[in-house]
Amino acid sequence: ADRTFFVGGNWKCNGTKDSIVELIDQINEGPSIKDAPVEAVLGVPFPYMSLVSEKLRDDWQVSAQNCWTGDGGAYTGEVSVDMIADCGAEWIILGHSERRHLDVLKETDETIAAKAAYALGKGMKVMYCIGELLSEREADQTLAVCERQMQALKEAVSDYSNVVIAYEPVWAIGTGKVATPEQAQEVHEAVRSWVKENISPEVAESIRILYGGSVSPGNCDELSTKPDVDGFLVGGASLKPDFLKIVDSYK
Ligand code: G2H
Repeated sequence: ADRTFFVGGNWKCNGTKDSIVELIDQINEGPSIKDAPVEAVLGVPFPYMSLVSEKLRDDWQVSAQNCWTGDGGAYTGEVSVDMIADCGAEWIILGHSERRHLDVLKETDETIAAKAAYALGKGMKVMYCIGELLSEREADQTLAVCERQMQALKEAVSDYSNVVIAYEPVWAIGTGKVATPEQAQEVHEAVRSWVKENISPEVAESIRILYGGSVSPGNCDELSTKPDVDGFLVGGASLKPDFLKIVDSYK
């Protein structure tokens, strides 16, 4: 299939001005991807988005990790999509499992889908994260959970050209326990066929489905050989210059 490989970094709540400038300098020394069939995007904490978008090479893009559900206004502590765009980011990561499951956050399917719809309406691009907990996998609920999360998106969104899906099994996140290429492929294929049945064959063919969860320079090449793995969303390993090796796994 003709889908441009996609590698997102998700820095989560990490970094200082100094550590970020150092990392960006190292990333900027990597090979050009201007004409390569790969997109590289860094998911940056809000306070550093402007800094990163000023300093980052222009063949890479910047992402936020969350956004407010609508227009700006009297929403203390929130960050609107317009502000994110104004700070130079083109992407927003939404529905990351930490935002879905951390007790103090507990974002619902509906909230996440509403954010996605609003952000897309503003011309932003969205990495929409899905994935099951260990307990759900053990109860054979993996596909049911992913489909429920996809259904929420479907109810809010009609144009998928600026959406990528990130499948991140929660048991593989930050644990060093990566899904096997077979486990990833099995879910990616099932999600793609859900999209085919429930959205359209065209969207199923074109939408990129990333794998996330303990992706590293050591395991990315094997995962990327799977036909329905169209790239990665990378946490811990995106905080090191080694991240360039994961971007390179499109080859
Ligand atoms: C999953 C992933 C990045 P890590 O959360 O989205 O993190 O690669 O550290 O498991």
